[in-house]
Amino acid sequence: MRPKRLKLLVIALVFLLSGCAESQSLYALPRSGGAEEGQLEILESMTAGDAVLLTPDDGCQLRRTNLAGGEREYTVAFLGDGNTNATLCLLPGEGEEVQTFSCAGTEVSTVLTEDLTGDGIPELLVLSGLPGVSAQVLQVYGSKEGTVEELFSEPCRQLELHDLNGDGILELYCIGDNGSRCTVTTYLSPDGVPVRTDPLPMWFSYENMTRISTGRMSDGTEVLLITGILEDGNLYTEPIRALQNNVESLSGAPHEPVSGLLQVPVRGHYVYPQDIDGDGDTDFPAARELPRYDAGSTVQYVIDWYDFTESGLQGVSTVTYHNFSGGWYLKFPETWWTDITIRETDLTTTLSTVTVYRLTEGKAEEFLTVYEVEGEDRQAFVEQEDLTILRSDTERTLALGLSQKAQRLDETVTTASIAERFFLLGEEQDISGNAE
Ligand SMILES: [Ca+2]
Ligand SMILES: [Ca+2]
Ligand SMILES: [Ca+2]
Repeated sequence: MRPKRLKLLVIALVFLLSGCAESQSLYALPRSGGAEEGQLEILESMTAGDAVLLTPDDGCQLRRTNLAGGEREYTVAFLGDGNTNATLCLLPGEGEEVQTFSCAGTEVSTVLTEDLTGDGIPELLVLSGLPGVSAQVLQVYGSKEGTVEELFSEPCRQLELHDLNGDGILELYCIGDNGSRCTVTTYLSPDGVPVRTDPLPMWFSYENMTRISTGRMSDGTEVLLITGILEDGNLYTEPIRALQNNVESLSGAPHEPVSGLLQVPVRGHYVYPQDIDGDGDTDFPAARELPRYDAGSTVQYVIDWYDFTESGLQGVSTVTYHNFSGGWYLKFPETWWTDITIRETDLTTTLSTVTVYRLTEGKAEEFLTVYEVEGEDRQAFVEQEDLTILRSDTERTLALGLSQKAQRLDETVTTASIAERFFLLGEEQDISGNAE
């Protein structure tokens, strides 16, 4: 549409619509920057009929971006009527034509402006779909010889942007599914042009994907970590590494998943990869069953945290005991990594204990006990038993008791050294969740 004709149309429509003051409520000012003079009127003219200005999930109806580079900024807006595909409108400066593109869906969920090509000029990322349908399509727009065009589109349920290969340019990771498995399709721009890599299939379906995060292997390589539940109910984490112009899974594909990254849920809970020892590298958890205290006691687990490199799992860096019902965990000194057992006891409705025993020649010797005490008499109990309070709030007290043998069993163990190893779940960015 020629600018002159557009202006005439705008004047005509503004005249026609001047009696409809409520139509102004369709528009909000952009969160940052303002639409240029006259642009709201242009949009108003385009919303004639049933179309209204769409608001993506981020709440922004209009945004300004210099998609074509230089000083030139576009106002980005979306129009839709809920039935037909939404329209992306790019409104340039005065006297230039409005550019429109058809979105893949009727609803626009996500709009991002990020530089995917490394030239300093942002590309526009638009995720759209149908109401109530989780499958969406990502469309990416950018400058080609001074004009804005759709660069590529990709089915995408979730998108992640990271610079994992360290070249200063964001890689785009589209998390999708191929009908049976969760997939990751990546766009990298080694020469300033986005290149699509083949979709990497995960060992679980998209529906069973539980978490996406990033981590760092012990050799410093940054990885995308995608975790999901396998058919047997175990948790599995896929580490994905970005190279200069390709990505690869370090899971051991096309063979079976690396067994060490398989994780057995511990009493209905999962623990996710995280930097448990605080050295900056991600540690990968695997549950280890302990010998039972006696035939009547429940099986207890500790979690071995492994270092990981491209050649697979390396040594154990940390061992923890996670008490999910109590919401805490304990990092074990290295001297306790083997030859221990644990017993949990509910003594009364307001008192439960977790006791760590040293196994010496098959005999269990009490080492330390963590008490979880509720009720009004908590303080009196703690004093009477000569316990050390680890945490206390209005509901309960967590307290530590060292056995008289503890010092003899391990002279490095003191009340203070154990207190430093005690954490509440949720402290220190601990990531754990319920298995379903
Ligand atoms: Ca760019
Ligand atoms: Ca990069
Ligand atoms: Ca670590």
